[in-house]
Amino acid sequence: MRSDVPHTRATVLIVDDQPTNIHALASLLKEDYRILTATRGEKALELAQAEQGPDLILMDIVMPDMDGYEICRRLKDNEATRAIPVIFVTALDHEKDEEEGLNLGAADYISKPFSPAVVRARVRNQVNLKLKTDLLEKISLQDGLTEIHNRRYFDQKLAEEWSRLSRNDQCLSLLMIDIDQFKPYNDHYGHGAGDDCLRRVAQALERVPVRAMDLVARYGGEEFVVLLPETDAQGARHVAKGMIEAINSLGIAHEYSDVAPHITISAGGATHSTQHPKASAEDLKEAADTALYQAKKNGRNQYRA
Ligand code: GH3
Ligand code: MG
Ligand code: MG
Ligand code: MG
Repeated sequence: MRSDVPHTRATVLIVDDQPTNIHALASLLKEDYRILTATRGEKALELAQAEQGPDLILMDIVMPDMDGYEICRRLKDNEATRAIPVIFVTALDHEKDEEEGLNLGAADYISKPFSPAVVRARVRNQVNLKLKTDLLEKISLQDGLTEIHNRRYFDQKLAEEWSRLSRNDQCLSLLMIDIDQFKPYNDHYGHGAGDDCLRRVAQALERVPVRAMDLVARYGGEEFVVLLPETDAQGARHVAKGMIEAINSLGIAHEYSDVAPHITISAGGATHSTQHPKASAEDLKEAADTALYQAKKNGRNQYRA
């Protein structure tokens, strides 16, 4: 997936209104983690949502403008930050404070004065758990064979884009793509070669769209789907033609195709716009599928919309 980031150190965000407290925790952890700091709630919330955001937050409770409980509540209310584990580190040591923190969804609670070794161990455990959860989430949204996004991820994104549309007057395009005469390819070259072909086609398709918000996913079998937010029919045609051209250029030999001596794809597209609205995301998909059928019927290796 294009969203892959190279392996980097995990990031810990330390939130405390007292710079000396931040310093004490940072000096414990800075050898093993990338450290971000915030002395105010607004800043903490902003850093938590940033591109290279934290894998863990160490949070003070008593702070002047927004207390740690409130920051935690807001983090847990926001889809983008919900999964970041929070450990409260605080001088409040009543059982009910600890209970309140944990009930807000905090992963752990450390009372001051703390043991440096225990802080390090608790941080390590929570960071490891977070990295494992991230990996599982990534795998659940990825296609195992081609390593591009899977249908589950696509369906999520389509639903998100569709609900965004009802608020804005924007268009949304969708492409359905199917490898031509892939059954004879499998039958003659074998299933292993078929799998290799699927991987190469998927990777080539994923390289075509230029914008980060465009999404290419394996829909199932030898079918792919492309989601093009804020793209009109002309833009969709441009991407589809680019994909057809990219697969022709791969030149994967296919002696048993009557379309070309190499692997080709057919593509069908549909666009939702204010001038030509679709009733639902399902309708948009069906229209693209109907167009794909036309592309197949009309000789394959082409685009229809
Ligand atoms: P058309 O041009 O009309 O699309 O014909 P086609 O032969 O591509 O279509 P058909 O639906 O008859 O065949 C699809 C083939 O895709 C059959 C199936 O064996 C193969 N296939 C589906 N998923 C996989 C996979 O994961 N690996 C391999 N190797 N083959 C797959
Ligand atoms: Mg404080
Ligand atoms: Mg098919
Ligand atoms: Mg096919």
